[in-house]
Amino acid sequence: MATPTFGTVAPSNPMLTAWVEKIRALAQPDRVFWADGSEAEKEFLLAEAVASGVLTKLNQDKLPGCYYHRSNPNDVARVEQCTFICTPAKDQAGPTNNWATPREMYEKLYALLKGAMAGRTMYVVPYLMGPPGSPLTKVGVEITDSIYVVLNMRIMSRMGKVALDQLGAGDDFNRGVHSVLDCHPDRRFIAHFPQDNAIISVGSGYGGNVLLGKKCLALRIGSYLGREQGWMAEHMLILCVESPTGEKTYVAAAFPSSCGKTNFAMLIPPAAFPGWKITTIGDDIAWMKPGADGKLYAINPEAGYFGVAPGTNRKSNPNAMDTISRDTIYTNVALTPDGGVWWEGHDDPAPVECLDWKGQPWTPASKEKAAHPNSRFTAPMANNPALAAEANDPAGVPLSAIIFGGRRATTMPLIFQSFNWIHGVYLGATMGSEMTAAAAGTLGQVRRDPMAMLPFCGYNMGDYLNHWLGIRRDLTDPPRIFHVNWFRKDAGDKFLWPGFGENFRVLKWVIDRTRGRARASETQIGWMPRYSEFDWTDMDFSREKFAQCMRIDAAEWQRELISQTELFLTLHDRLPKELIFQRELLISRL
Ligand code: SAT
Ligand code: MN
Repeated sequence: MATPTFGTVAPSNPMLTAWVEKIRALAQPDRVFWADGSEAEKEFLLAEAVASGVLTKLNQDKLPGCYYHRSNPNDVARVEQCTFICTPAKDQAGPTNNWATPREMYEKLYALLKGAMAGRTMYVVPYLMGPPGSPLTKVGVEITDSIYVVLNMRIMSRMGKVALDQLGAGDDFNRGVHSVLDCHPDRRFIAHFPQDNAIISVGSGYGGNVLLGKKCLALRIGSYLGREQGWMAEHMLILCVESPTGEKTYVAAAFPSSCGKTNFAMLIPPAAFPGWKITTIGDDIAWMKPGADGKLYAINPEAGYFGVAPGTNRKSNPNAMDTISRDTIYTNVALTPDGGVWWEGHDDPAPVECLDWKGQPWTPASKEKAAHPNSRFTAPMANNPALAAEANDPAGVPLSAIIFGGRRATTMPLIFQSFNWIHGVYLGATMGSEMTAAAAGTLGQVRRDPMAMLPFCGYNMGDYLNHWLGIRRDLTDPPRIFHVNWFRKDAGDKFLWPGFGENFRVLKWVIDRTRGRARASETQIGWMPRYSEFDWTDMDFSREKFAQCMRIDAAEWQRELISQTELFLTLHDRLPKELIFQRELLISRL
């Protein structure tokens, strides 16, 4: 049998091949590789990635199908200061985005791309964001000189032939170009051209900067397209809660990066709730559109999870541990001598010795962390024991609730419900969260992060909030909107709420509220559960502790309102007046 040759078959779509030829002529790669997404191709690419040192094969007895990657130590997180929205006018990108004109940015980046792939292979990766055949699904094509990107995109999206089939002879696809260049922070740009449905990312090899289907297309370009086309692209997990009688309720939740979306999406109810089950539709991104029945329908455009490794363990997320036990690419975690992986918060005790995320010898006596705090796993969602069948449903799922939440040591109670949609949009718009390692920046500082979309909104944030209000017109049965905070601390800096599986008790109240089964008390900030309205079976949590979790502290809220002013000032010229009224109402209630 002749040796199969991979990557040699160009698709027949002339629009696609013409664009690829344009980039080839510019970047001057040695070779063009057309990815088809097949299993045989995957094996070929993995072998090549191992041979070239991009991936290390892990211990296949312990971690079948798993590989290990270290990124450049200067390139370990999203870089918001290098991320641009390129539109003719600055106010189209708005005050919360870096802006450049398309002309200026194309010029700059084409100059950087000139000859950049000499000596390299240029991979052409067609992919779908969304289940095949869904009216919400979008086609993208990513050109990249990184084999790591190809292998990650293969997990994170539906990649290859399936995307070419959906594209057919059409021209409606996102054009993404990526080159690692020399991976220098001075030549790092993640540029979005919403009006051209195009992305150029250079100078980075890190996930969120280079897996162009994810934050770049599914959120930044997606949010722009959503406004034009009457749908929404949101930084939200989607889950299904199934009751013992088989009743299913769908919930989406927006938390900023590294605040537990993956854990919440895969939550296992405590033993005290026999017959209750949670299944995962998505862990990071939701595309939502009003349906003909007046409900808001959501799909998960992704096919995999790009999750934070540190802190993931059998207690925090057993489903994730199963998911990442095979067919997973680990990035920037620690490598153990037996070809296994480890990170801070792993179930296994710290290895006596290992190599840290930079490849340096590490022991438990080392001062540095073994795994980078933003080290990641890339795993197919099909591995998730709790995967919902609906994750592949082109119709999506009708949402009953949307939950907003951030990481807040103070002020924000464990749970409350908005009075209505507009108030709920106000809660999302004024969301704050302490910064995490997912983006380069100051850890721990509270910043306003509207709908957890601050780094991901591809147009003017004021217009985005208006779009949220406008969507209500197409909904006769809108999802109810809630706010949670798992991270409130006591005076001794200890978390008040145990979190993890116990979050189900909060979620159950949410579900019961949407179904008109649970009572709530009206407070200044929204509807709140009384202690007696939670199911405390098998949980020892006193009335006093609950009161501490739920406390509305006048001084803290004064500070909160002042800190919200910054956001309102930033957005002043396009801030919906509804939100200004909501704030006034809140001030008078407080
Ligand atoms: O790095 S990613 O942007 O893909 C993950 C995240 O920060 O949410
Ligand atoms: Mn995210």
